[in-house]
Amino acid sequence: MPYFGILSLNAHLERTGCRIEILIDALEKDLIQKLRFLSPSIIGFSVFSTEHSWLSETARRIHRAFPETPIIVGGVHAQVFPEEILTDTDARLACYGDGEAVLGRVIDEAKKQKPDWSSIPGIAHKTESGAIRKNPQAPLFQYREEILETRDIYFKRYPSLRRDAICYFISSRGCPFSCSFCYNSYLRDSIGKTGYLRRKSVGNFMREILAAIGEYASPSVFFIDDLFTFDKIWLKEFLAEYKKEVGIPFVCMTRAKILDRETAKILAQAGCYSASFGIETGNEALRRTVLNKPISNSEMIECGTVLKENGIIVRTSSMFCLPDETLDNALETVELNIQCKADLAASMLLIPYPGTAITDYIKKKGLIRKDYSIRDIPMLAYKTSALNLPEKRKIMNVHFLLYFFVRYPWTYKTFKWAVHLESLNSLFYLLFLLGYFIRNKHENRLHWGQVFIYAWRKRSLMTGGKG
Ligand code: B12
Ligand code: SF4
Repeated sequence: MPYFGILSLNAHLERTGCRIEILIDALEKDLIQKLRFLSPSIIGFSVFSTEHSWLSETARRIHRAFPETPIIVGGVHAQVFPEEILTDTDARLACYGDGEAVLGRVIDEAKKQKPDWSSIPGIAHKTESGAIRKNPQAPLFQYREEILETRDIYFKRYPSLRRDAICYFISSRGCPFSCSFCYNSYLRDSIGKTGYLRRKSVGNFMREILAAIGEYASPSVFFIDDLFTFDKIWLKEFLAEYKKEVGIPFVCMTRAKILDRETAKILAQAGCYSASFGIETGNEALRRTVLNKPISNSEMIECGTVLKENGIIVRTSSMFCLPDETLDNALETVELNIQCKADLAASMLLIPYPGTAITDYIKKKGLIRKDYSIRDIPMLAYKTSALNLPEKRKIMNVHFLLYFFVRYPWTYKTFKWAVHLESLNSLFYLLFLLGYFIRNKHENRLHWGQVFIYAWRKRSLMTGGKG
């Protein structure tokens, strides 16, 4: 999947005459050798917080090989943790907001004999003495009609990416809601209270899709926006165009309470074959208070029902090992998924991200180590939980078995007792992996060969490695 931040930065910088080249570590035999060949004036990283350890390790290798070349880190991880990045890694700069107005200036400055990083808004930097300074904020990025995000930067170097079975697009940045476990409210507060929720125009987004779609062999489309259905007026206009000009079946993400009958109908008419919404937990009180998601169970069931009525596959996401969660609460989550008639029930263990409201709550209640930090964030949200909960291993069993319990409710009735068998944790994890790949096969319309390749690529990650 392309990194959308990179696509946008590339589209902006192309206009200024700067040249960017992309390297994907996992697809390179010798990253350092490739960098030697390219001889860049500045090296950038685009990262999620799950990649923190990879970032420190890779930045160290690069810094050793190119001690004079400045390293800058961007992506959501830098938006949230610029200071930690500069403390823990060999990066000299971190872009702690949108990068469009920042990267060009950084590249120009890097060309100078003695760059003055303090003059560039939107970055945090390490001074000669090792102190960390955060410059004033850069302006919040707004989409521009004339700028078209293309995937050439990826395809030029890695033509095999054209064979990917799924073509991902993103039309917006942000989300209007403030769930306690998510970074949206944090980002809204830190990078821009007004204008944070932004969307490409229908015309611009359609041009982007039409330019990209012909490059892929036989794709299905995935709109990966946090909340694709947040604006009904935009959606109606877009879906009408999409149906007329593209018509390829697609998947998207929605939310109970904002998905009404009419929206489900226009989604289905335009080719939406699967839609996902977050149930999170079957316990209404936990959902409202701890997760700050004021949606009732009956509204969740209504969401599943209207999707089903329109022939759309119901894909739900749930979270386990929440603060205050009991085994009974976890079983309520299974039951609510069944009541929502979920075809594909996905689940994760809560990863408390530092800076989110839920992590403050968890810390206040003493449910996690006092010194818990970003360095403890695992690559994978399926296998381990950092929370101390009395019934943790049983709750994890519910998470491991959720897919099959929901897909075949008779298994829940018959084998519910098995969640008490803590010693079978590892065996149930294998069942979870099986469910995970079956779910992906259905959701992304893959054939078994593609599922096998996907599983092979993810093998080390799924067994607890770094991926
Ligand atoms: C699409 C998406 C995904 C896609 C990833 C697609 C991709 N290849 O990028 C998928 C589905 C794979 C995914 C997975 C996960 N995601 Co996600 N995802 C998103 C989402 C919805 C949009 C991200 C995006 O593309 N934004 C639009 C682009 C344009 O913005 P951007 O990347 O921030 O880039 C801008 C700046 O950061 C900067 N920039 C970016 N790169 C660089 C580089 C340089 C050098 C510079 C100078 C600047 C710069 O400039 C860009 C343009 O302004 C965000 C929600 C959000 N609000 O951001 C969550 C989000 C990023 N995801 C999140 C999480 C938690 C995850 C998972 C860990 C979920 C899980 N538990 O498994 C995984 C981890 C993936 C991993 N690699 O480790 C969290 C991030 C938490 C964190 N601190 O890292 C977010 C914020 C959502 C949330 N719930 O809070 N995700
Ligand atoms: S609805 Fe989704 S994207 Fe929006 S705040 Fe909640 S979890 Fe985050």
